[in-house]
Amino acid sequence: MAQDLNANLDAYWMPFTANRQFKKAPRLLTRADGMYFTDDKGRQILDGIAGLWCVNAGHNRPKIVKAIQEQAAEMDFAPPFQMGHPKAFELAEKLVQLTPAGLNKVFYTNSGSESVDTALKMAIAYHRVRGEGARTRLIGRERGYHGVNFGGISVGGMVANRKMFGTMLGGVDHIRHTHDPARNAFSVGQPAHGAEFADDLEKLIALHDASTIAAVIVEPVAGSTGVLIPPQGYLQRLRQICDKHGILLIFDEVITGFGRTGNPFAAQTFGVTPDLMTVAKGLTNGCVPMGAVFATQNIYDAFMNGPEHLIEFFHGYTYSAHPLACAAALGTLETYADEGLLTRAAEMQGYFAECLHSLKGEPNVIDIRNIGLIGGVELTPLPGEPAKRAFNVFLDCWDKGLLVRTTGDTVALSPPLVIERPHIDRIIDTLRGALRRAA
Ligand code: PXG
Ligand code: PLP
Repeated sequence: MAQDLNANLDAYWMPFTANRQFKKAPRLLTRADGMYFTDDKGRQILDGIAGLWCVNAGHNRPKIVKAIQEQAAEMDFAPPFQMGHPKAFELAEKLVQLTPAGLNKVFYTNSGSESVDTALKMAIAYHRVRGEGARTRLIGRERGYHGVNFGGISVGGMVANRKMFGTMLGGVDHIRHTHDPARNAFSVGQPAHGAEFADDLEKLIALHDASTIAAVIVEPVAGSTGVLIPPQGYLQRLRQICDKHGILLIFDEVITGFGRTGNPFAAQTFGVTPDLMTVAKGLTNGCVPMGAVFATQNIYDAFMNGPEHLIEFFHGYTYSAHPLACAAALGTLETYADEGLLTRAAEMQGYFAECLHSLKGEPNVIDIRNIGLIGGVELTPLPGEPAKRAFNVFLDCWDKGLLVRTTGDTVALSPPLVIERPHIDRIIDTLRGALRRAA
């Protein structure tokens, strides 16, 4: 049923939004079910991006809805400091069944940004409790996105997210990103060239000395900066260099976690296990805010020293392990298991890749990238107006009933993992039309 927009749009300062443009022509979502949103005019909008890379099981899933409703009536809140509740432990036990072997401890947060800052603090503190307190430097990567808190933007590599906010954390350095269109444009899956970009880490070690470096953080697949797929052998090489120098490797799997690349985690898809792994989004199917950091037994054990009545790690959030979030996550994991969703992207990626790459040759398409159920279509910018062409494509798709994401001049796709072939066809057809109209 159509719903009128009566609300005044003035008071809400919207996040990562062109506020003035939006408020002149609002895009309001009012319901969601399966692969579709409904907007305030009653139109059906095909969800090409799983909400915001998070609604991996599709919208309005009965087991998740029921879990949240029941939990709200049973216990609304339980303090997470010096107290616990059964679902927090049950969820952790279930989660570590899914993670790569060795990552068997779970610390709860409320978002990807909080997970990242938690993991960075864990890394620095881990070295300190082991007597290597000089290891405080953090290494990120150009074009990395690690959320918006100060730790995350410091190791992150998105200029717009950094330049407004002063000097951020000290002692941070960056390796180069792996985007190399001259050699890798239109690669299907992992590009062949660029494993040697990992050697940048050796250069930074030569500059700073390994004894000053705590950790390296990368997204296995960079999502927010335009879908950058790791070149073959790249993540393996990063792992080797970290091992050689006693540096912790952190994978930020906020987007890639929970089935996006065809396995529960991208670490499994690429066969490289990090020491710390951050997740959020798909953990609760986006239904209640929640994030987590996975750590190895070795890292956890390093903290379990000193008098037993003392807190070992001075960190945590009021809403860590929130009962509603734990219930939502348990309902989500059950839904994923019932429907085989954590490996479904592996089944669908062939067809998805074929359709996506059929956009090669459409006007202004200069690269297409994919892995699992993630796709990126990069466009030539309009002269003097970066990001505008992709934004026009986004608006056109919205007009035609399809939700996509854009970052710079790349259109990103990351549909719910329950997607069927006809949805893929419709996404690609709509996008093709929009690309032609944007020429
Ligand atoms: N790390 C990674 C790798 C992410 O992709 C975060 C951390 C931060 O998570 P929170 O929950 O604090 O937002 C993210 C989030 C986009 C887009 O369309 C991507 C994200 C968030 C918003 C938009 O590119 N990723
Ligand atoms: N600011 C103040 C004044 C607080 O008391 C707290 C928590 O007690 C926080 C910030 C942190 O809030 P959260 O635990 O929800 O991250």
